[in-house]
Parts: sequence; structure tokens; C-alpha cells
Amino acid sequence: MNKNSKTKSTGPCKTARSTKAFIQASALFPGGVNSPVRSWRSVGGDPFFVDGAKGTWLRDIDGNRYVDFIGSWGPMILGHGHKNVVSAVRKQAKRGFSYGAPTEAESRLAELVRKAFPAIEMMRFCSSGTEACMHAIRVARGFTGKNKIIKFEGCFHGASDPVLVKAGSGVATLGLPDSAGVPPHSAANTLTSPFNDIAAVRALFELNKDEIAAVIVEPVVGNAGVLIPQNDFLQELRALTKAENAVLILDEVMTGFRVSRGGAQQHYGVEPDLTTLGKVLGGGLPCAAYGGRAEIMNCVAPLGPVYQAGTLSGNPLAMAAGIATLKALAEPGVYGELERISVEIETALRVAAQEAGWGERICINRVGSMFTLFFCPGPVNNFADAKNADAKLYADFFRALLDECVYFPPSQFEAAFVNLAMDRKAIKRTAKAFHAAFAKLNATSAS
Ligand code: KE4
Repeated sequence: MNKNSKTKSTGPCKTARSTKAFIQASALFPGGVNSPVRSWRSVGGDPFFVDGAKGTWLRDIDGNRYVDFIGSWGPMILGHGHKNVVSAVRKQAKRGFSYGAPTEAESRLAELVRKAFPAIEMMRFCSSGTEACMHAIRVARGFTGKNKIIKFEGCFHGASDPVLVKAGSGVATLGLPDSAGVPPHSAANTLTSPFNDIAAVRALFELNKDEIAAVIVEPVVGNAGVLIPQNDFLQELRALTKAENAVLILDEVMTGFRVSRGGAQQHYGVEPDLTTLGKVLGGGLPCAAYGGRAEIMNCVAPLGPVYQAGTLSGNPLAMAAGIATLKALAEPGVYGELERISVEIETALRVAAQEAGWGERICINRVGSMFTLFFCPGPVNNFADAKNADAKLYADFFRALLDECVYFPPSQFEAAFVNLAMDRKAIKRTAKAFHAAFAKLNATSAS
């Protein structure tokens, strides 16, 4: 659809420029992309190339405009081009991009983080969620003197060796059992359990007595599609790790500032030993963090023996974007508004499914402003359940939505994100697209 045409159901009428750009990119980058989830491998077709974005709308280089439910995979919770964030970055840019020396802005952002996450007594900024999780695991190992970690099937904690075991997100999307290139001894120190299975975790602790340094978990999983903790799973994990002298790491790279201002730990009332943050924290610029109990963080160099470093850690532009973003999120009523929009979107999806006869054939998991539509009856409480969903139907639904200018995650194993810029026009467009997409599924199955 070009920006002037009314919504047609024949799909984006212009893709020539993106097609040409993809051919060029495919000669430069593996799969033509700089991150596998952007490749649309599991949903078919070639990705569009983005020209720009404003509010909740993405515009591709062929002029098609889409309601954006990805938001750069989570960071753009305010919508694209929020005036306060743009102004803060523009102001900082005039003073310099990067110094490799301390700035007060780092402390200002850290204070805002601590206000939202009281369990984070001390922290370190880095530039990606992968780094934050990698460093948190190393610190937990250094602090406990133990080597093994437990992660959960379908959870994704970035692309570092210790956690590329039964991972979610792009690893699952591409059907990779794990990743090649991870040495056996590295993977051997990574134990896995199904999410929501506290008995399985207990058994791992029994089998590996006094060897487990940490349990790392997405408290609300986003990388298997959304999985919701059941039966006090997080509280049970907290009690078990305390009893076993293991560090509980809540990977809140996706859930931080997303499922509530204080993340999942605030939403579920669980206090971890370490937390990782990213995405929203940088407001769209490269910024992540790990932190927690001062007793543990005092192990980090130059105070202690665990080494961690980064040229662009605490980058002034990222700090400016992060401060402006967290300040905007601290305004009264913001999370109430985000929840109102999220409920409206979920309701529209449920109504469209019900009216098209799909009500009993789909499952929607939502916490706050992140959700996933699974093409299976549900419940979907772990990765095995998620893998039972019909990924082919999801791909057809993704393409049908795209034809209606609504951009959902190009994978069944990802979360869709609501943003605060989703206004009446965008919600109306989305509701209409849901109806059209289910109608198209019915037409396809009837033919
Ligand atoms: P980054 O290294 O991509 O900044 O963060 C890794 C990471 C860590 N923890 C969680 C819970 C995450 O969701 C992520 C990254 N999420 C993916 C999308 N599911 C990022 C998108 C991509 O891989 O391109």
C-alpha cells in the first residue's frame, strides 16, 4: 500500500525498492540482514527496508506505511521519534558522541533505574542485552565460585556461548537445536529445564549439588512467544536459589519497563540477586545494564576479580535517550494508558478470531504491553507447548496482516509490542486488519 492509497487486500502494491535493496544486502550480510530475526525466513518473502518511522508508524522505502508492533523488538515503547528523546539526543550530540570517560549522565540514568528497580543496588552499563546477560553470568560464577548455570528451554539471553543452548527467538525461529561453534565443554555447564517446571529445576539442583552458580530466566518469556509464569513459579525459583546458594538472575532485557515500570520483578513481587536490562533502557540507542546486590557487584573490576569492560558502555547519546525515555515513562498514568491500549488490542484480536470461527483454535498470552497469538488451542505454558502451535498458519496470518499495513513479529516465537503512540486511527486499522486476516485464512482453507 502506498501512503496515499486506501487499504486494499492485495498486499503492498509496491516492493520494487525493497526487493532491490535486499539483493544488494544479501551480497553483504549473511541472509541480507544484521540480525537473523529480521530475515522473515520463517514467514516467507523478503523483508521490507525501512525508510523512517514516526509514532507507531513505520514507512518502507517503497512508501508503504505500517502499524508497528515490533518497535525495534521492544525499545520503542513511546513510539518512534518521541520529541523529548529526539531533543535530548540532539542536544547531547552537539556536546560530543563518546568520551570513554565518566559522565554525570550515567549516574542520572542509574538513579532512574534504581528508582524503578530497588533490587539493583549497583550496576554496570554495557551496549547490548547479550553483553548484560553474559557479564551477569560471569559475575555469578565469580561470586559463587561455581560453574554451572540453569536456563530454560525457549528463553533467549542473547548470542553468547553459555546461553546458546535450547534458546528461543531467532535460534528457535530458524529451527536450530542450538548453535554451531559453541564448544561442548561450554554447553556442558549449561543445564536446561522446561519453563514453569519447578520440579525439574529441583531435580537439576539435586543432580548437580553445590555446582550451580546461577539460574537465569526471562521472568515473562518473550522469546518462545510470550509464556506466563504459572503457580508462583518465580517465587518458587527465588526460594530454591536462596536455599541452594545460587544467584537468581532475572533477564528483564525485554520485560524491564515493559510489563510494568519496575519490570516483572515488580509485577510479580520477586526480588532477584541480579537483573539484566536493555531495549527500553536505551530508548532505541545501544544501552543495556546488569546489576543487583552490592555484595555481588563488588566482585566486578576494578573493585574485584571479575573482569568486564566496554568502549561504548554508558555512551553519552544512549544515556541521553535513556534518561528522556525513563522520564517520559515516569509520568503519572503512563502505564495505565499502556494497559488500556493493550487491552483494546487484545480484545480486538479476540473478537476478530471469535467472529471468524477461530476463537477455540488460537491462544493469546499477554502480560502488560507484550503479547503473542499462538495458532493452537492452548494453554501455552512452556516451549514444548509453543512448538505445537501451527507456525505455517502464523506465517499466513503475518502476511495477511502485512497486506493490511499491520506489521507483526515475523516469527511465532516472538512477542508483539504495544506502544504509547497507538492512537485511535492505528487501533482502528489494526482491528480491521485482524478481521481481514482471519477472513483470508478462512478463504485459504476453504479453497
Ligand atoms: P540484544 O543483544 O539483542 O540487545 O539482547 C539480547 C536479549 C537478551 N535477553 C532477552 C530477554 C532478549 O529478548 C534479548 C534480545 N531479543 C531479541 C528479540 N527477541 C532481539 C532481536 C534480535 O535478535 O535481533
